[in-house]
Amino acid sequence: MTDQANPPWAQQIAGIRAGYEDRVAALADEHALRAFKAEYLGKPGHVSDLLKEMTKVPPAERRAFGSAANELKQLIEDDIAKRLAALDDLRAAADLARTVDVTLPARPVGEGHLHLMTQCRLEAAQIFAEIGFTVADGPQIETEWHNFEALAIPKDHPARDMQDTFWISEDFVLRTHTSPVQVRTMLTQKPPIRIIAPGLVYRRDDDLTHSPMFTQIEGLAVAEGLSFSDLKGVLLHFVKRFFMQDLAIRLRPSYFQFTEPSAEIDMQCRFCMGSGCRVCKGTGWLEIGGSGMVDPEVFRHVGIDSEKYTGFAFGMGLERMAMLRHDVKDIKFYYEGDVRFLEQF
Ligand code: 2NL
Repeated sequence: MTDQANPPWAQQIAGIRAGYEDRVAALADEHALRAFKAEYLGKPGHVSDLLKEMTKVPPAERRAFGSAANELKQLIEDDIAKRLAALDDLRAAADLARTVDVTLPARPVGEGHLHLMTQCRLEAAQIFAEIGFTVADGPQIETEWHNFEALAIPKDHPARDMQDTFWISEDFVLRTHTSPVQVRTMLTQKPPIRIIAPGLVYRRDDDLTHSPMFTQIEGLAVAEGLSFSDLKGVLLHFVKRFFMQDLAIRLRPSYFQFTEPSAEIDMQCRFCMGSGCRVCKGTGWLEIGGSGMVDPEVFRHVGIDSEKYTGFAFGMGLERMAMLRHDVKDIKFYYEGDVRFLEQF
């Protein structure tokens, strides 16, 4: 006698299903789940084996058998898929927990800063701004006229020599000073003029205290009634502020083509305060640049009336100033890019 409500094939299907449900809960990884799925749905497999039994099922029940078997197959497929997806979610959550711990302190970022020469250049500009100077700029490749001719440096002057100047062509040079910036300013602006021109300049020089490229800071003032004492006052203000010390300066007679009279700028030695030491070679003074009253010949070249106006100008090497302020022993350090040097400032 067969139980109409629960034929043998139905008991078999229920048995396969119970066996599946019994064991599937224990499977904890993707590999085991896939193998388990194959055990049931693969060929051979429990479900395909079951379908082979079709011939033993009475014809009237085959339809019901078929749909019950398919239902089991679908149930296993869906269940495995659901479990695989759950495993995936678990793994993603674990990955997230492992790689992003928002409570960890941030990795320190090495903070950069301006190069010492840039700091000095900006500071110098600031100091001169306090007494009314603005910054002027110009090209580093200059015409022979702006670099030499307008400054009354004649064709046969040693400063033009191949030994000192990087010539680009017959007419162009790498500027040997920032004076051409001031020449350009005088050509385009009417007095009163008060500018500084900081920037890179180039000379064929290379030793402990000379670099083929260095930073010059020049200043120029043109107005009615300017005198040598105005020049000295401006330079004294700058030296005191730049070195943050109450230092004296002196102007020592010298010669430049573009100034008359001309003077070397000396500052009181900041290491011995003037009593004489190794740095100042016993003199008590350190030379920091040159200066003078603008030569009328320069005014003539740029079309300024030298009967009406006078002017003073000065030039200093910024690397040397920074060497004196920060005890830098070799001018090369500024351009080697060694962070052990750069980080000190
Ligand atoms: C130095 C000397 C100096 C000037 C630069 C200048 C510029 C114009 C007219 C007149 Cl447009 N003079 N500049 C004057 C005297 C000295 O530099 O030892 N520099 C490092």
